[in-house]
Amino acid sequence: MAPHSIMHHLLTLLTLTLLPRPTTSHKNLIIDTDLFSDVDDAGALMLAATSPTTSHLLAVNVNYPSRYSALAASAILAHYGHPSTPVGVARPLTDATFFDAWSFALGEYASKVAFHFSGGTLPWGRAEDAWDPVGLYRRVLAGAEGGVTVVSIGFLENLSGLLNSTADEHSSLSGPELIAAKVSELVIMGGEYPSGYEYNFWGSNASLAAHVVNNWKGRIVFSGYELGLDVMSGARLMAEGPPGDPIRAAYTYYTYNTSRPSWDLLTVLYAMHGLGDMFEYGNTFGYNRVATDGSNEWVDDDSVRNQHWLRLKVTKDEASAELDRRLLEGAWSVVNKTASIEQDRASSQIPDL
Ligand SMILES: *[C@@H]1O[C@H](CO)[C@@H](O)[C@H](O)[C@H]1NC(C)=O
Ligand SMILES: *[C@@H]1O[C@H](CO)[C@@H](O)[C@H](O)[C@H]1NC(C)=O
Ligand SMILES: *[C@@H]1O[C@H](CO)[C@@H](O)[C@H](O)[C@H]1NC(C)=O
Ligand SMILES: *[C@@H]1O[C@H](CO)[C@@H](O)[C@H](O)[C@H]1NC(C)=O
Ligand SMILES: *[C@@H]1O[C@H](CO)[C@@H](O)[C@H](O)[C@H]1NC(C)=O
Ligand SMILES: [Ca+2]
Repeated sequence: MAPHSIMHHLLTLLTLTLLPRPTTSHKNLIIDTDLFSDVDDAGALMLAATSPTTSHLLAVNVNYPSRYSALAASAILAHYGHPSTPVGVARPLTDATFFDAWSFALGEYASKVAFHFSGGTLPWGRAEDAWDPVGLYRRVLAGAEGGVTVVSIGFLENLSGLLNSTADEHSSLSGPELIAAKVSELVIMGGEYPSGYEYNFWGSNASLAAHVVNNWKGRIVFSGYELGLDVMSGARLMAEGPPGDPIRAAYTYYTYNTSRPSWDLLTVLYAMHGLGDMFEYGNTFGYNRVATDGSNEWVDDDSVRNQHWLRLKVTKDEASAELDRRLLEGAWSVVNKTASIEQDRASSQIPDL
């Protein structure tokens, strides 16, 4: 190879390496999760953390005040290659652990994942170091370049706090101004469509859920109880996933080796990829109204066009299969990455440093 041709190749290589990848498909995400009483939050967090090209995970806020929920979020992020993604958690912190006093069928996972997979910004025992959730929202939104998608897969208290926030050291904007400037879309798992009574709206502080949904000015997309209920996922991850995977462990602790409904996973999938082939809107106009008891009802107002609820465009089995495939791929991706680096080293004889 002639020297100029080598140089040309080097330049091409450099250009390929240095040029920013096309950003059109990248989305900045902030996830607000309860990560406590159901395991779909853990699966959803893994999908967001392992999506190879489509998401920048800017922050995770935990809206349930258990220390273990915060520590588990940090451990999961670290395992999937996001050891410095900041985590916020609702205060005052407690040592609450989930107990299934309703069906006695489900197990607790957050404390065990937190302990066995300790890592990231909040290693075992360091939950107090977590951010204040509203402070974290404000800092990350103020610093974000480009629009941010906020994904709420639990309770809405911290978003209510963000709406009520005022100028601080992170930004001179009020909460609503900061949201208008930086949040391109709010995606909420909550409610039932066109109407119903669902846990994320009533289960913690229903009047704050109502405050957020009824006062948010920007675009909102809702993922309802009915969307994820019969879309089961997790079995393949448990059967075929890597032995040392924290989400595989979480599903095993929680479900004793059976699949679970996929509310939060579908919600995060939509947040990352948009409607794609999997979803369509259930409405063309109107808005969601949440009452102070947490029940919700769609209002058919054809002057409002920035709120939608999601419907599946594929069968439930097809959606399940797709989620199971993504869970498995995500779990193996961090294992195989290490394996292939070792292989590269061996085959090219790069010395170990
Ligand atoms: C939400 O955020 C506020 C302010 O950061 C915090 O004090 C509160 O504990 C949080 N509550 C919940 C339930 O998320
Ligand atoms: C935010 O303000 C509304 C009233 O404007 C209030 O009802 C709500 O409780 C406040 N949210 C929080 C988290 O304090
Ligand atoms: C909901 O939150 C508001 C504001 O923080 C508080 O005033 C109210 O007592 C809470 N309601 C319940 C049922 O906890
Ligand atoms: C878990 O379920 C899979 C099938 O979904 C099965 O192959 C496997 O043997 C089960 N493991 C245990 C421990 O029951
Ligand atoms: C990762 O490696 C495992 C075991 O070698 C293999 O079964 C799996 O298909 C690989 N997955 C990916 C996404 O490459
Ligand atoms: Ca959840």
